[in-house]
Amino acid sequence: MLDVMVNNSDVADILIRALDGERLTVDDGVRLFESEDMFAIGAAANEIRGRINGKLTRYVVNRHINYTDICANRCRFCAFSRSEGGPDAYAMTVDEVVAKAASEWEQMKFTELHIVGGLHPTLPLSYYTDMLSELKRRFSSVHIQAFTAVEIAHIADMAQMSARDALVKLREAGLGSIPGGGAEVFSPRVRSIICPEKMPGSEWLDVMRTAHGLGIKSNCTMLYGHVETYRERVEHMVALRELQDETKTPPFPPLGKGGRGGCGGFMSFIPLRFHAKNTELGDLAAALSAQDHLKVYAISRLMLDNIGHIKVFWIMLGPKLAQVGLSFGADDFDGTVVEEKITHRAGATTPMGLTVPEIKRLIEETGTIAVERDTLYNEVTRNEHSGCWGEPGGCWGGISNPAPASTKLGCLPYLNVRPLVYTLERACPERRRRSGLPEGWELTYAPPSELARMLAAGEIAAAPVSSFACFLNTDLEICPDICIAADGPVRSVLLLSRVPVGRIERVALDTSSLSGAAMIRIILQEAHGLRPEFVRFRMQDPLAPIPPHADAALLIGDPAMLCPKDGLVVLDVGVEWKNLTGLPAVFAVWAGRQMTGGLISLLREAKRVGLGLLPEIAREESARLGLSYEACHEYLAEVISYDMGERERESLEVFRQKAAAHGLLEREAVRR
Ligand code: V47
Ligand code: SF4
Repeated sequence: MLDVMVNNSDVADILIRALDGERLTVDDGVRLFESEDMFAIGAAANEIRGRINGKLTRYVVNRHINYTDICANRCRFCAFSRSEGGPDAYAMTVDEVVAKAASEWEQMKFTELHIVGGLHPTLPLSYYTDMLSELKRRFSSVHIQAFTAVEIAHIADMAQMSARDALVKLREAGLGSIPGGGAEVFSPRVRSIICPEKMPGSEWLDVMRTAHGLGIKSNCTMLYGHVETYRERVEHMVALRELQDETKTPPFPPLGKGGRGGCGGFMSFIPLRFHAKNTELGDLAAALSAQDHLKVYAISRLMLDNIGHIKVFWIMLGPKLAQVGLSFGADDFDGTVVEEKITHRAGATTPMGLTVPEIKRLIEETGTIAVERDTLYNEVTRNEHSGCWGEPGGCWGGISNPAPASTKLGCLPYLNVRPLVYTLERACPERRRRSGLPEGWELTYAPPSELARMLAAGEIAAAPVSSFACFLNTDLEICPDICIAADGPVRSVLLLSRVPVGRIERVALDTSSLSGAAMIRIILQEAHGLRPEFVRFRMQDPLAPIPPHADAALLIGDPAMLCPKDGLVVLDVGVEWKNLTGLPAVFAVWAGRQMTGGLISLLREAKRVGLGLLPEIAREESARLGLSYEACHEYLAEVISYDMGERERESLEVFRQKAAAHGLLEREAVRR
């Protein structure tokens, strides 16, 4: 589908290069803006979004505070700022700022305070440092993202010190990171029209360069939809991209296919939609359609190949269009916000804030996975009692009923299991403590037969086990909606034969997947009329997968994917099962002797978050297995499915009946 859209587009050459990881030029960006083909551009941007951020959409539980509207600059696009002494001009005291934060603290337990204001002509440096230190004293766990680069330059000027020294003082007082505002459009032509008093774009970049050099992260923005040309938009993005390249610090984890790392100082890019009401630029506002806005997001994703996140600030875009933006390259929905004056004074009709359940619903309606983040893009875990705003009971990304104490989970080291266990492995003790997960919870790695024994002996609460093992052990309960299945080729359960299929007489069985072994017996008999002799084996030499005493061998898991297949006949068990039954092959399930609600929630949540992290998992696994990133990602994202639905349940039942009809259940039970 992506290929068809891209290849038929008038900008196919550019999109193909972007998808191949090539960096786009200013001319490319301008042509993208000129193209009418928003769907192809959006699809390409969404593909890149998927490579970098998977299906995750992040949001933050935050509170905005605008501490003063008094501003020396009076930008012509700004309806927020006031002159000192004006009728509704205000400047909060430090106590008032703290009281504002405190007013929602109990309900929200926000992780971020987002503080911006005007360039106040008299407030001294101590006002800002006192504000930060008081807020940190009251809300020590909260990250304070405050003061745009323009405000920082102003604070430094007022204190007659360099931006660097001011940043150091602000950081000492509690500054965590810097919001992306004040960038507008860097073009001097544009600035002379929309904000003639504001510092030049080069100085905005200098402040950010200094901050990043000090290890202070920031966001970056572009205010669009006024007098700027397409070229000026793209040049703005390229200037941000160049600074990001400059400030990268090793290591450089690959971003998308291009491999340019995302460790620079900019965490996210936020296109800000200009709101014209009550501004001096009212007449000059561009009449932009929804398509125009979506193109800005998509083209940002394609141009900014070294910035990890594209944020839809729903306050400015509107929640509905922001939702669509999540399919046009954006992966971050920003936050709960609570109170916002800058856009609302300029005519925004959006609500001032959204609750966590509202944000999650908006994100999940787009088919992506909502994950709470903190300002620095770490996943946030909440314990049962901490509560999200509007969500009594709180969550560990959704777990409200944690697994019972001393939960031990079994695990297999196979590629196809990774998305189910990836986040479980990473839940370090500190995070577990914060999330309310029990201290005794741990993962044990063992081969399938050992896991089956441990389950039967009650040594572990649950493990990924073959479907067939559950038929044999009727004491086991199955997690109702998680499985490892393939609806067609599976690539990792293969019968390799050195003779044509009709001449197979002896099959060596790698019984590390009981399901695969049982399925191939059923398939050979029902689909090919064969009743070969089966002998057990464990593969020793990956270069010689079929032992000398057999015609064929069943290979399971990573060895099946990696071994050479030249000159051999290959039967893919996923394909054969689909041909025989019309159903997906369900190879494994999570099972345990007592699948409590808490345990199921834990496994579901681990799957949900793991599936959102497929790019990261594929990167790690490709290095471990020596497979290409693309092959690993495709296998996890497209070949294997992890959802147990109606067809998978039907397939399990058909499998159980066939296994019984072939006498396999009794035979295995006796053998064990
Ligand atoms: O710098 C001012 C913009 C910015 C208007 O970093 C306007 O995550 C639209 O910094 N119409 C301040 N925009 C807001 C800001 C911000 C917002 C959201 C997220 C982040 C982040 C940062 O608002 C200003 C200016 O560029 N702005 N007036 C207006 N009429
Ligand atoms: Fe002042 Fe910022 Fe408004 Fe410009 S955008 S007038 S600097 S508050």
